[in-house]
Amino acid sequence: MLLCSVAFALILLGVPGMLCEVKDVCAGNAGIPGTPGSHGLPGRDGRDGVKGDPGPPGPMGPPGGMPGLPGRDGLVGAPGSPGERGDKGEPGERGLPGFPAYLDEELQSTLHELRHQIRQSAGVLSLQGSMVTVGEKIFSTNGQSVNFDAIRETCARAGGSIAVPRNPEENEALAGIVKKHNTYAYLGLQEGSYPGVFQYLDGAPLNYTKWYPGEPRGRGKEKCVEMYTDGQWNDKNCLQYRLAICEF
Ligand code: MAN
Ligand code: CA
Repeated sequence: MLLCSVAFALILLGVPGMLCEVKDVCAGNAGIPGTPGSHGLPGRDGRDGVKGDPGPPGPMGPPGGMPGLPGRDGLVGAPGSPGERGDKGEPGERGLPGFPAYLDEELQSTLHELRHQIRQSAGVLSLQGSMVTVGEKIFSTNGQSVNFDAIRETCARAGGSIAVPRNPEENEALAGIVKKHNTYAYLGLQEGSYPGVFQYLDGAPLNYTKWYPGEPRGRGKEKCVEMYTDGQWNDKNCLQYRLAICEF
């Protein structure tokens, strides 16, 4: 059967005035395939293939070979312990000048309050007789009698030192404390390298004394000094129990 398809027009759109072409298309039955052609000539060699995988390791070589190269560096070790503290640095630059203290209201009121509180405390302590003020110095006792070294320790721990009168006024003030406790007190004095020569505990020579007549007569055997209840001094061994009076 002949099948004719209707011709179709190729309309070239968008070009006004152009001619249209018309064609007939017809299809017949398929024929018998022909015999295959003879083999062609061999083709040319192909390009090189991709590189193969590496082969397995070879067997171990005979003994006595050269040693291998050193291995790579190991992992980083744990941090060491911290070093010693360095020297103190230089002081920094001086800061800007501050507010003058007399204009600083807060500072002034703090000073006022402190002065008031100190006066109150001193008043109470004086009334109780536990503080005797002489000039710039304050004498005080805990009422305990112990040996010379123990008194020194007690006074140092309290932030002071064992009492020693440096003038008649201080001697009278100390004598008052001694009399009140009806006992003797060690003073902050000691015999130096020369028998009979006494000095302050820092080694300085005495500039005031109140020896009892005939004292000191220990001649190197009595290296401490006690105060009698009348305020006079006697050189004495350091192991007696004597009233602990400190000065601040
Ligand atoms: C005792 C001690 C001495 C003191 C004489 C005074 O022997 O207290 O220190 O000098 O008495 O007689
Ligand atoms: Ca003596």
